[in-house]
Amino acid sequence: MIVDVVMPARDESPTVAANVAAAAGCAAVRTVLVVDDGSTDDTAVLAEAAGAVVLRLRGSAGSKARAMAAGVAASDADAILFVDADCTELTAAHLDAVCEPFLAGRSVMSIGAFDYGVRLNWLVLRCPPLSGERILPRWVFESIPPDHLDGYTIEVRLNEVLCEGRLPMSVRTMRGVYHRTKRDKLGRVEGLRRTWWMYRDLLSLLPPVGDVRWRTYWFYLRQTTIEAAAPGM
Ligand SMILES: Nc1nc2c(ncn2[C@@H]2O[C@H](COP(=O)(O)OP(=O)(O)O)[C@@H](O)[C@H]2O)c(=O)[nH]1
Ligand SMILES: [Mg+2]
Repeated sequence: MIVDVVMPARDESPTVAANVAAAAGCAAVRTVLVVDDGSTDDTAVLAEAAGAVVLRLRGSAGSKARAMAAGVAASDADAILFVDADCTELTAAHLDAVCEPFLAGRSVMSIGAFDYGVRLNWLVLRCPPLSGERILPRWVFESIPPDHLDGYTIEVRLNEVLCEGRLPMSVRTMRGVYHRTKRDKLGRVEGLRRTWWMYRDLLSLLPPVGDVRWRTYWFYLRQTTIEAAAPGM
């Protein structure tokens, strides 16, 4: 089983190198592929220096999901471990733990959730996971139609593939791991505006506007195993 990491990154110079190092240290991983479109900082240079292969996309009209699709297309791996470039405190041990249920055959998609603290984690683990850290066979990603690769909805689309196929998935908290929020990156006003856009995109997936069925959530609850938290290094 060959596993490549695909890491979408736009203007993530504070964190990209540490995340590339964590991904490269994950035992199952062959290559770390960073997909950069339109960064105005030195994300690509830092990613390369940390050992990643960097795919630079022309133009800046992309989206996270389109960057992920370009990464998958550039890889011939059997499975893809997606890792965001803006994680904080992420280690190879966390990613080993994310890969383990998938590699052991217990789940078709295994997801790492951020650590929101003991009480909130309980709730987060019972909601459809939106975090980008997840391993899956490439066919799962490739079965999403190109016109669904927009905005901030890709994680829900991936969940939906698993739910519609009644396939097992798992999620585990990555202890101590969080990310630089939009507010950290863009400041209070712009950060809140983009966060609102993200939730608006997600809400627009639901009926009567969108095409993600309510029963998807029911299947999500039935088919997801909550694994023990990954302690990291
Ligand atoms: N290449 C590329 N990466 C993107 C784009 N939008 C977001 N990303 C990356 O995708 C990851 C998650 O995006 P982020 O904005 O942090 O979403 P959030 O975690 O939901 O707040 C980060 O590594 C971003 O740099 C994009 O248009 N192009
Ligand atoms: Mg983020």
